[in-house]
Amino acid sequence: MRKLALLVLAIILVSGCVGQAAPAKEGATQTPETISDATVLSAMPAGTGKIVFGITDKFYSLDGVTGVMITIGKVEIHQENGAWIAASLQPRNYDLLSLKGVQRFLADVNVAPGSYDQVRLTIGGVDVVVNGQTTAAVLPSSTFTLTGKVSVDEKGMSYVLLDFLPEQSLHEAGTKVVFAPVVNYKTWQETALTLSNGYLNRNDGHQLSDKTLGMDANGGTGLGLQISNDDTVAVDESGRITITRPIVAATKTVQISNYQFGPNSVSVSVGDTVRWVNNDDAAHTITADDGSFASGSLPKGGSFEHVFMTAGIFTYHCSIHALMKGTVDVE
Ligand SMILES: [Cu+2]
Repeated sequence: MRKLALLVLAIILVSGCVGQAAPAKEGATQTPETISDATVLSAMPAGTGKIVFGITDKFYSLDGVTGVMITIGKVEIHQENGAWIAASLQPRNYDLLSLKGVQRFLADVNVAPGSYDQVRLTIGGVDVVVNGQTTAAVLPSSTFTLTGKVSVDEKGMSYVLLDFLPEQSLHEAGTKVVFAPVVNYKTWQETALTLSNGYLNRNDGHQLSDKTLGMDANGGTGLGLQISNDDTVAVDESGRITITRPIVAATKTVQISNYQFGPNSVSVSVGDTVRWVNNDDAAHTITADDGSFASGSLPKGGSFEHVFMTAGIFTYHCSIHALMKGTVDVE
C-alpha cells in the first residue's frame, strides 16, 4: 500500500499543475451510518428462529489508508434447496477501519427453522481514503455471495459474522483502487446476542462455519478466490479489471534408477528447475551434450539441479555410461 500512497500523492501534484482538482465522483460520498441506541433485535414470532448479521474488521494497518467506507445495500440469505430471503434492504455504511475489535449490527431476519447455505451482499460502493484523498474503488462485482452453513432452531438465534480483510481486498491499479472483498465468514447456532448502540456482543453458541471467502477479478466468489497481493492489477476504460499473475517457477525431478533417467524426457517452462536424484549404487553424471551443464560424478543419493533459462531441446547423457540418455524440452 506504500505504492498506493505515493500514487495518490502523485495525482494531487498533477492536478495542482493544471490548476484544477479532480472532481469528486458522483455518489461516492458516504457518511458512516449511525444505528440508533434504540435499535433492538426484533421480536421472534412463534414458529421462527432468528439470524443476525454482524460486521467486523481485524484490520491492522495499511500505509496511508485512513478510511475504507463500504455501503452494503442489501443482505439476503438463501434457504437450502429454497429461495433467497431479504434480511435487510436498507443501505448501511461502515468505515471498516473503525470496526477493529468490535462487531456492528448489519441486519436481522426471522426465518423458518432449518438450514441455510448462502449469504448474498449487494455492495453499493467502497470509498477509500488515502493520504486524506477519497477515491471511489472499482469492484469486480457488486454482488458478493458467501457460501457457508447457517442453521436455525425454532426460537433460537443464529449469528453470521462477516470479518472484512481490507489488507487482502484493496489493490492499487494504476491511478485507481480496486476493492475485491475478502471476508472471514463465521456462523454460530444457538447463540445469545445483545445489541447496544449498534454494537453486538455474542455469548455462547456453537460454531458452524469459519472460512475465508473472496472475490476474483471477474467477480467470481468463493473459497480461495481473490486477487493476490502479488498480482499486478489494472482497470481498463470500460472498468474491466485485469490481473497479471507472476509466474512461479517450478521444479521437476528426474529419478535415476537402474541405469535410466526416469522420465528420460521432461518438459518445463523457461525459468524452471530440473533436479536429478541418483538412486543407483553406481555413480552417474548428468552431462549436457552441448556442454551447457554438467553435474560431475554423482554418488548414490546425490542430486543435481539446473535452471533452464532459455527455450530449446537439451539432450544430455551420463559420461560414465554412454547408453544413458535424456532430454529436457524447455518451452
Ligand atoms: Cu551413469
